[in-house]
Amino acid sequence: MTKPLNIGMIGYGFMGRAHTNGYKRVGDFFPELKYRPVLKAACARNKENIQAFADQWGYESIETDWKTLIARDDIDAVDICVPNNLHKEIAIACAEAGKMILCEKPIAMNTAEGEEMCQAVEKAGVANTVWYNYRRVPAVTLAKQIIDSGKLGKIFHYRANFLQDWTIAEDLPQGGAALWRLDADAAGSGVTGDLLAHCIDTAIWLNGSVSDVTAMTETFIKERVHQETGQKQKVSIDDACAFLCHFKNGSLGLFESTRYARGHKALYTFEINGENASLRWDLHDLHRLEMFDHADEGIVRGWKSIHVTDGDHPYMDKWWVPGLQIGYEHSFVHHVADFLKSLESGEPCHPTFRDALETQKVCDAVLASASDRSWHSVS
Ligand code: SOE
Repeated sequence: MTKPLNIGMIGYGFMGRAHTNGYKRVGDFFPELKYRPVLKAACARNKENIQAFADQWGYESIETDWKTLIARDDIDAVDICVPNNLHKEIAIACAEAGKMILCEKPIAMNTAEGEEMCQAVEKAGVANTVWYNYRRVPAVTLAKQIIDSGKLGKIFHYRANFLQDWTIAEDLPQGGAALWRLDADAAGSGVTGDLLAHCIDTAIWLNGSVSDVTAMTETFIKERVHQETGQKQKVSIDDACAFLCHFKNGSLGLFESTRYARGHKALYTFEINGENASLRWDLHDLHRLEMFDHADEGIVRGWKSIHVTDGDHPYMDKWWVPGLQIGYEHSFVHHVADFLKSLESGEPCHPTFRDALETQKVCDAVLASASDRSWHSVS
């Protein structure tokens, strides 16, 4: 007997679609799960837009006020898919109403807000998770398994990049629908919270906590027209950020992100180097994990590319037959599956709010370091 889990979705942008696709597909590919998401209600201020979204994706009803959505008895879990400046208020209200929460990354505008959100969900005892989806790309999950097995030995280096090029045009406005990521009041920060946060989440998951950082940021275009006011306003987000760090395990980290790397659309890559072996991964080739194993026999030793599609690879027994790939959207299906599994087991679904707060703390330390040009410990 399956049990319905009624979802209330707040927001309908790119992430609203990615998450909804996860809810829709999960039961087909993870039929053993007890809970089945039901697309109960979608919510946004613009009635016409949210109705169109609900009709297209199959939500049963709409709301135009998130407070009304949260007050509904027929909503079990709320998906927060709105700009970052709204996460805190909605999440705390959800926790107080006893709703489970699946919150889009980054958890909040800053550490102080994130801490309040953690305290609220922990006090209420509601299930919670933050959508750092790249952990659940099978090749990335496989990297985690290999690292946890100890095969890499002592870790020396971790490096990651997240490169895009979509904000180079000077006449691109900031703020408002689809462009709130360029408005610091809505996003909190630029590439640090939006892109590096992914790299940091994966890094902490694979390589453990970060102890301190030194960073630089740059805002290449200083003023842009704000979509909502029509006025030219100062741009306060970081367009690019690079930082160095120490991990608590003694390894060194090197991270870079920008929206000004002409030619790169969403190039997320990471590499980890241990005394015995190294791994590297690239979002543009997301089903492959590259590995160099120094224990291989000398004459055939070299980088190998593991095509992560076999039934014994993470999540892959759920999909097609060996050799056939899956993609970006499946990482969200996996996240939903793991969330539903966690409801059965009573175990947390990582990253929890508390896990995501650790990433937020690194982001805040990075921004503080860029601002005063000194090393900052991650408190
Ligand atoms: C920004 O362009 C963005 O959509 C991020 O917000 C997502 O988190 C990232 O996965 C892809 O890029």
